[in-house]
Amino acid sequence: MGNHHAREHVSAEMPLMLLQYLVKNYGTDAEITRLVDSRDLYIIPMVNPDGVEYDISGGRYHMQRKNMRKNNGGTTGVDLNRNYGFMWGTGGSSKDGSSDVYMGPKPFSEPETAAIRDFVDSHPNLKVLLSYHTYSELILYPWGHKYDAISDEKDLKTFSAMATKMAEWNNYKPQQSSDLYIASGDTTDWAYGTHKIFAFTFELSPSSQWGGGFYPGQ
Ligand code: 7B0
Ligand code: ZN
Repeated sequence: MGNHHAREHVSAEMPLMLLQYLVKNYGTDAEITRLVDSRDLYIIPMVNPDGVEYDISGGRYHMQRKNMRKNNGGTTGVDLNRNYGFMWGTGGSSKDGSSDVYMGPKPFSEPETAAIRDFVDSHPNLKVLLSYHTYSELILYPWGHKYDAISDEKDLKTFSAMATKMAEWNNYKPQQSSDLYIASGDTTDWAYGTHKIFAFTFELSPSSQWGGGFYPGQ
């Protein structure tokens, strides 16, 4: 999944590039052909299209993070990555509609997060979930809502091994999500917390503001 957050444009490019890569190599590359033939893959490149439309409207960027919900009280937008219904509202989110981390009036109040919930709930064969964000070049695994490590030792070993392996491939930094900061109601805590899916948040390139931040160019 990409583009939970509107201004994080690179996070939609990555899932689209993955799709392109699979289609390009299917039938010629034996490993890709085997994987595509033997796995179900779902790609949702843009979870927050209304926010993205606004972010690029008028020929300039608007630094939009949230969706375009008209909140009670005249503010705009719910942070979709604070609106998932697992440990919702328990820290690192806000009840204030003007905040960039506004959690919404209730869990899954937004059509975007409700759609992801319904999709995941109705596909019980899902084992792994990647939620792309930008930026910082990190690979994050649960928990994000608390500092405690996952209590299931086998799962923790699996998360850590997967994050370390992926980090070898792209030189990102693997870490528990809360070591970045505490946030509740995000996609990956919900996916693991309710479905035991191995769910990772990627903070894609660039590594810092000096590389262009949310708007690094093509
Ligand atoms: C977010 O900069 C942060 C996980 C920390 N536990 C994920 C994400 O929703 O805050 N970071 S971001 O907004 N893309
Ligand atoms: Zn984000």
